[in-house]
Amino acid sequence: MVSNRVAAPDPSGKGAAGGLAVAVREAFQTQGGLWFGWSGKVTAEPDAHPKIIDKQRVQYALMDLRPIDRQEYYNGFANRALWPTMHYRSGLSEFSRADLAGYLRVNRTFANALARLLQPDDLVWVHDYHLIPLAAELRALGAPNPIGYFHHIPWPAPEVFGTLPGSRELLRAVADYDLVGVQIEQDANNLRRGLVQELGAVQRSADLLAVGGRRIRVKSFPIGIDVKGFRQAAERVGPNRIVEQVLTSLGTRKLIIGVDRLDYSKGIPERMQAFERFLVSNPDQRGLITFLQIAPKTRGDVPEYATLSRAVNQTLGRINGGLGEPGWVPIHYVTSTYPRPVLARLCRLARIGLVTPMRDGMNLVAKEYIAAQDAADPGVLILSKFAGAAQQLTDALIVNPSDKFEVAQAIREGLHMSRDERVSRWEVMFRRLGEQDVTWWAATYVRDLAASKLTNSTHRPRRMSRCT
Ligand code: ADQ
Repeated sequence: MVSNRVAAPDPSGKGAAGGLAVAVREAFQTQGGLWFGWSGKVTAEPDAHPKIIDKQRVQYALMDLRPIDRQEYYNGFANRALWPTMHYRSGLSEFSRADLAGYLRVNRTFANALARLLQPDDLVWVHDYHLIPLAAELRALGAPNPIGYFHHIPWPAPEVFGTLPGSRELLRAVADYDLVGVQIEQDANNLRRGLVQELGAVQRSADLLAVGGRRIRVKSFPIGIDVKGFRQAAERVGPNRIVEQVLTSLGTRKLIIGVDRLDYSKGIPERMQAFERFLVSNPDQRGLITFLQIAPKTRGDVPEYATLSRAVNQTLGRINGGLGEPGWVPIHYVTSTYPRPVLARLCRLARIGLVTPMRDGMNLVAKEYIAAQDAADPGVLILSKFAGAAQQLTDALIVNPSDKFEVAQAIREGLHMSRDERVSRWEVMFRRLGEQDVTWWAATYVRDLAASKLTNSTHRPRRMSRCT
């Protein structure tokens, strides 16, 4: 497994809790392996060889980065150019040639270090947009292994992706993988269309393309969650200060919950405005509902995130100042990271899960909210039609996150929905989650990657050269 950040074991043995970390750990359950990537540390003279930590069936291989690498590869090209473009926000994309060069350089450094650890019969599974060129670099070093890539965020239409300088070279690098997994069918179609239009790939069957003498499979594998684990966490969490505080401050009020990294793709200010719209249109509900938005800060070094943080604080202040009353604050906003059982419990307490990203590859919070509910009295999920999860959780109240009136109307509908309707909608969604959980996701992907060995038996070495 290769990912930008590696969730190395912590001394308490608990490990990291994020979506990718849980999913990757799950994939190691069926077969042990090596997990390679950035340690998260920045040093002036990083070792060219990774630091190796052995823990049970998994060997962790951790690379440090130089400050300039972090700036150009991570903050720059990955998070200021690729991330907004992939989320259909070309207007926010800040491209610099130096950042692209840094991105390619770090991928090459990683490939050089990884190639020394590879065994001929290893399957290599690369994760996410930071590492698109990794297969091309490994191929240039002669790696014959099946190499797969899973793209956790949306893959936009070629007309959008094509706005990014260097996008054509990235598509060429994609073609060096054997299997490319994306979240939903729409992403797969977008990528296939890009490969055909830009590189002249020929579609051999629904998901198989021939390009540059190789065969590449592009397929959707919707990522799942550990449904049982999250559910048990929600049911069994012991006494906890945060949960008690929420319960005390709620009293008899109903809770609406939002949980997101503080990111402009998640639609947090827009969601607050929709809640404001709901309170303005339904004055009888004032004082009876509390909206808790949990949004830990990420990517603090990227200017667009500081701008977003200010926008959220302004929106929050305006709404709470304008509509709040002594003894009632409409929106509670916290930026802490919570242990998973606490998060699970808070989801279970909420009558509405408000998950309204402007664009999202999947959105695991939508799934976690469903997993956490009480089967006898579940809450209502309000879900953006632009989250990948909306393709599976069709019994949620599906909304356009830009339409504040529509979201406000869905909040009203959710609060008034009968218990029978809530139960029947929830049952369908919960069943679907169980059918395609994280174990299914990892096992299906690994099976298809192993099968791709037969499709590309020889690999011609080539490497991305632009800007290096
Ligand atoms: P993210 O953009 O990070 O993931 P998401 O899918 O919602 O978005 O996953 C976030 C994870 O972090 C969830 O498991 C959530 O519970 C956890 N989390 C969020 N806030 C937290 C807090 N305050 N405390 C503790 N945990 C918190 C990217 C893509 C998504 C895709 C995933 C997985 O952007 O579209 O679903 O990868 O593929």
